[in-house]
Amino acid sequence: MDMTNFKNVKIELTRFMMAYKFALDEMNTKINILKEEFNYIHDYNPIEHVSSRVKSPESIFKKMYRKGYPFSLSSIKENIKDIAGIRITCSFISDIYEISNMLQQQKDITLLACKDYISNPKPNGYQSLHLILEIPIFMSDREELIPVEIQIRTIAMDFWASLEHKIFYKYNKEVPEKLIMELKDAAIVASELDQKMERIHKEMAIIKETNRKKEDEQFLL
Ligand code: 0O2
Repeated sequence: MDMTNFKNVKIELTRFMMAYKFALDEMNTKINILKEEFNYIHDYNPIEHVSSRVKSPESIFKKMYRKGYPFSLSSIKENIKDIAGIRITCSFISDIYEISNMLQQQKDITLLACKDYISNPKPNGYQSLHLILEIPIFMSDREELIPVEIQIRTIAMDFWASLEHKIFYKYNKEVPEKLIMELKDAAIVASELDQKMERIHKEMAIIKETNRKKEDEQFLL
């Protein structure tokens, strides 16, 4: 490859990666708006934490190699849908689906794929809602549709996933059977905790609504 070719490839690659960064910025803005609006309407904040990242070129290439895809920018665009990724941690299970619906209802967002590992947890116990959402980004000379992977989970699901991830890499992906079983048990405990929290949350909402009605009645007297 001569110098001109090399420079052109570099420019093309930089522009390619920039598009994913812009898509993250767009999606993060949408999430922040939802967060503020939700807080205003429901008087509580359903989103505990949001983190985002653009997959490193090294991870992209590793995934392409692992899956046996041909190496080209068009092949990366077609096959790797999690280059831009956002993780949203919520308080309650119902918040997960509410946030998911609120995002999907937006006119400029298209749902490309949905994996519900909450209704159907992975065999190791992993739980989370994964969406691949496509949004348009507008640049100086073109408009592009960019996929963004959104993982939405509760604090308990996130706690479990981060520990499992650490253990998985600590044992170089060969985790002892005993730990695998313990992790599965922990996933069940985490899920029970989430369900309990959901019940308390609903009971609190009923109490709040009853008190609100009482106050309204007293005001009218
Ligand atoms: P990173 O660094 O988090 O992005 P594939 O991505 O092709 O391997 P698939 O079916 O496209 O698999 O993706 P899937 O099932 O939607 O899950 C992809 C991402 O979900 C992973 O990203 C993890 O972040 C998370 N995930 C999925 N399964 C597990 C699990 O068992 N444990 C934990 N801790 N996380 C999980 P990456 O690409 O692995 O890495």
